[in-house]
Amino acid sequence: MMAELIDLRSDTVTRPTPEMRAAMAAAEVGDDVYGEDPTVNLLEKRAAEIFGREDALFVPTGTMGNQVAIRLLTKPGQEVICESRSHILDWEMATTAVFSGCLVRAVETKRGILTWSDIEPVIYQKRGEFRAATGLIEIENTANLTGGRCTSLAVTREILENASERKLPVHLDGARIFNASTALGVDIKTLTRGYDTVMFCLSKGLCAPVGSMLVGSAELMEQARIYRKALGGGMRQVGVLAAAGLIALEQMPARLGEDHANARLIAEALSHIECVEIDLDGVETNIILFKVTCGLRAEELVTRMKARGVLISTVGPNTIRVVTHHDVSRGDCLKAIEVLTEEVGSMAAEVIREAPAS
Ligand code: TLP
Repeated sequence: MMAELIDLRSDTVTRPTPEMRAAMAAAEVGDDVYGEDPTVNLLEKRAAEIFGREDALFVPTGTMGNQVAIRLLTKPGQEVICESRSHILDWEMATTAVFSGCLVRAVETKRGILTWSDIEPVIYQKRGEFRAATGLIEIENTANLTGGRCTSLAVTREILENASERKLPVHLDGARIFNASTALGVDIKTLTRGYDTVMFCLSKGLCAPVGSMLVGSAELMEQARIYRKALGGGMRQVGVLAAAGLIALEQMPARLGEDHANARLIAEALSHIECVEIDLDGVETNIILFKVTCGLRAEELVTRMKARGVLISTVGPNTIRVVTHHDVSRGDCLKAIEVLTEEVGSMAAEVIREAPAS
């Protein structure tokens, strides 16, 4: 029998812990569309407390949380400023255009992290001319598709203070904000203070099977409930999921440092492999991006790794993403390093053998 797969494609693959399953089985439930699910109500209360906000809303996915927030904070015909590799742009099915009627204004940055000096030149606030007005700024922390990098507290503060002067709302896609908080050593309340809305995921590194949260003012969350319903996200006896979410929220952030240490282990090993290009400074949390060079194809490496029981994924023709999480141990990571080293080595040897003699 083949050993269990080592799944490094994403932290979304984490399964609920035994404690979560027990809590799910025992959860008190009610109809959440009537606001009567006590476990959901408790989860929302705790999320609001932890983020220092008036209220919170349990949503089925991070995508729905982001899109409800964009709808809340914009008017049709406006622009949403974000980094050019943002999840809302590349991975959310153009929902910003469909549901909010807004255009995404993507800003390219060198490191994948927006700063105020990147944002300011693309803001447009005049009326009655050709260009659409800026309605919202969106920040992703950590930035997934640029390798899990963090937006520091100083950069955050500068953006929020300037945006507030311009009366522009700011939404945080904080799918992995607990990873950022761990890596930066800044508590969640401090790191997220001042955003109009924050979305964070329970279902990624925090191991809940399903669910994300939107947090903000009571007024915004009241309207958010209506938009969630409009998108088909009004759930009923969903306390069974909120019970796992509560454990995710209260207990799982404390262990994220382990995932970061494992990512560092893999990244450092990769930096010694020929035909691999990696920016070690860019590996700040649990996501590793690296390029294969020497004419190797990322897709081919993924296929070979899969045949050896290690799952990784491509995010470009030469770029691979590896994500560490609760369900891969340090031993699994060492095994993955061994297989990666062997497979890149044998692919490189084949490329050299097949190259025409000069
Ligand atoms: N990210 C997934 C994929 O969709 C790419 C992953 O495997 O990393 N914001 C960020 C920054 C995300 O990384 C994700 C999911 C979401 C939002 C959306 O969350 P879900 O999948 O719950 O809709």
